[in-house]
Amino acid sequence: GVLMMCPMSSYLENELQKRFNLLRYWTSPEKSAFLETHRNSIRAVVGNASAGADAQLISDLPKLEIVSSFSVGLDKIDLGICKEKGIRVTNTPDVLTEDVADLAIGLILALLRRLCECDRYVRSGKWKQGDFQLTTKFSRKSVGIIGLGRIGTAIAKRAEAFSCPINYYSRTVKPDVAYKYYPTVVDLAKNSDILVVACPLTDETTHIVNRQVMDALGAKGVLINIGRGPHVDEQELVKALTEGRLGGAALDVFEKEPHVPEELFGLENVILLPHVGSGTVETRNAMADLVLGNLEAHFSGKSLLTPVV
Ligand code: 8YV
Repeated sequence: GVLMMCPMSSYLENELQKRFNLLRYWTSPEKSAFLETHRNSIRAVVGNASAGADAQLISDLPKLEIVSSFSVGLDKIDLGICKEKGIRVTNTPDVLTEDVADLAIGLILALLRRLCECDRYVRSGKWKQGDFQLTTKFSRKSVGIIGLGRIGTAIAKRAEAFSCPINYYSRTVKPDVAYKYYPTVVDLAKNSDILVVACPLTDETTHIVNRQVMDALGAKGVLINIGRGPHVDEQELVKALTEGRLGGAALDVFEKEPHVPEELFGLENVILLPHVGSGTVETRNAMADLVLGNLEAHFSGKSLLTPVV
């Protein structure tokens, strides 16, 4: 049996239904009874960015062999326990990189050029009373990227096309990279107009954007988060924005999705998206194919397409 944790893709759900004995976790009203009933038949878990396989779920499923995640992020999976128990883990890297990087650039442009506000200006008829206020130029602004992995690099490449100097923070300097390295996020923020979060969520990167980083970015700086909500101290972000210590923020992710701090709803220097970084038909189908391909490979004894553990 394959346990799907929550609805994520109807294409994926249909294919899983065709090929395996599919169990839908979210449809069961009594979770512990459900797991008790199926504990000896579930050999695979399909999760995503909101529901993965934590220590509790893994201990409830003694026959679990593989966790195939419909996400590149692995923060909802207890990788340590999987390794220990010999449970394989796969994710969906590469196929979503372009979409997430495209969205990061879209967020920067939307924030600096106030696109959402401009649209509301036209629709509400205000244009007839006068022109829209001037906004902020994107091209040539310095872009600081936290995490220069697949997605961070794709964002850097795109920002290069806008003639932006690129800075980055990561745990170690990347060889063969011409961008400027800063050994701390505070230094990166101090030296960047736009700070983009693009690293995986781990214990070390939780609240990597704290009050000190926000103050280093400053009243003219803007924060873009396409990583994970807990990368940013959200309470401090609300304060920094409402007190005018930070110039603006464009966020695709939040600490307690789908809950977004309502203090942000009234701010015009903020853009709020419902975690749609990889949310295109093309990419979600490619992610589904990877989830399926990994499961098929595992159950037919072939090597996994995108193994993590
Ligand atoms: C989500 C993501 O998986 O890949 C990731 O890490 O955050 C997204 O692609 C999305 O929620 C799909 O359910």
